[in-house]
Amino acid sequence: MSNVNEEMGKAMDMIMKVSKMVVRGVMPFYLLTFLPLHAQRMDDVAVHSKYIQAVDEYRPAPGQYVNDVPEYEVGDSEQDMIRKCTERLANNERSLVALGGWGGYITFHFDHSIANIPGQRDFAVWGNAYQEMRNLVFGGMNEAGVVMVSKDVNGNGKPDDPWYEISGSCDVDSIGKVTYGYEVTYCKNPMGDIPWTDNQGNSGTIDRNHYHTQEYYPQWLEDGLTFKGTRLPDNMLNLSEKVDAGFSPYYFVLVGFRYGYADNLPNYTDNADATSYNYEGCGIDISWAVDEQRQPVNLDFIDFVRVYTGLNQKCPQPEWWGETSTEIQGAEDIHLDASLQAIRDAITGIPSVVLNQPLSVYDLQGRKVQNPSRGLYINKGKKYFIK
Ligand SMILES: [Ca+2]
Ligand SMILES: [Ca+2]
Ligand SMILES: [Ca+2]
Repeated sequence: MSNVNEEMGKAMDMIMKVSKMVVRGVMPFYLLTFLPLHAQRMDDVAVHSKYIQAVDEYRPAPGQYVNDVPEYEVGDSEQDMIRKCTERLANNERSLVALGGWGGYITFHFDHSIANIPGQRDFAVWGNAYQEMRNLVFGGMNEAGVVMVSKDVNGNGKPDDPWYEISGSCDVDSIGKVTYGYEVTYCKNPMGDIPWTDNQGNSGTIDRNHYHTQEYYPQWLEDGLTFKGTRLPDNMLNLSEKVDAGFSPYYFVLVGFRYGYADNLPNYTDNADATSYNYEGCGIDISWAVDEQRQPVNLDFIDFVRVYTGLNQKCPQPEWWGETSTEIQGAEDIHLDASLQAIRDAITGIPSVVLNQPLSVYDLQGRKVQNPSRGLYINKGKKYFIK
């Protein structure tokens, strides 16, 4: 029968096999590994955060909030702008970052891998979507961002691994109206409307308005930015005739999609209750990830999340709304404890099981134990971690 030291030795072997698993943060990886499981659990809760740790990439498309949210200052490099995004989003800071028109994106990570817990949404992305005031449609200020996920397969802590898109509700609700393999290229036009062309033979402009007087093309990026991805179906409705002209001469709304996007549905289920987080509407299930052929992929963990603006449309009244632009306010692991437990399980190769029935198992010294409490045991020749 194994003893605890042998168990730890085997665990170390497993670590080499799963070295792809990234556990970032203040606790060194080796320390996390050698701590007794109970102590790890205590430390994990104290050390790890469910919120974004840092932003890795920020390449917005042109837009009325670009160079302003966050602010570009003369001489800023791409790294400076990424740092400004981190300052706005990490640790639940909850300031906004704007992604500009279609295709503009941001990439961020947490201080641990997020586990794909079966049957559950795994992380939530917070934006600034809201229900329109007159309750005429579902949603109303929906600027859906497409969400992508990636696992740090090469273990270098950088988002240079395969990416998978989250298949949101448009894939089932709007069949034939979603454009896959879409591309848009934007060109500089200093202090003017920003021209774009797409790979479907269309062209247009991101128009200036008098509310936002700064340059709309991301100042720190090269001319001729090209973005690739999925274009969601236009969702803007003109409901101007449905409202009193004294209230507003225009009333355009952006109808919400059911699930699977960022900045799509409100952060709260009850606007009067700041604790009513909308994990259902803003939550993402890693099991929704698909490959380039839109076939489901089976991911046990993800290390990076990317969000890009999924709509290419603008309001015909630019003083009401301009281009549709996804905004991000933060993100969180919906089940921090479960993610940390899944990481430990993967490191040790020991699955966590919840045994509800009173039964007898063997401890690691081979002694029979009745009604085992939390810990490592042997049962029918298999190792079990009982939660
Ligand atoms: Ca899941
Ligand atoms: Ca990597
Ligand atoms: Ca928004």
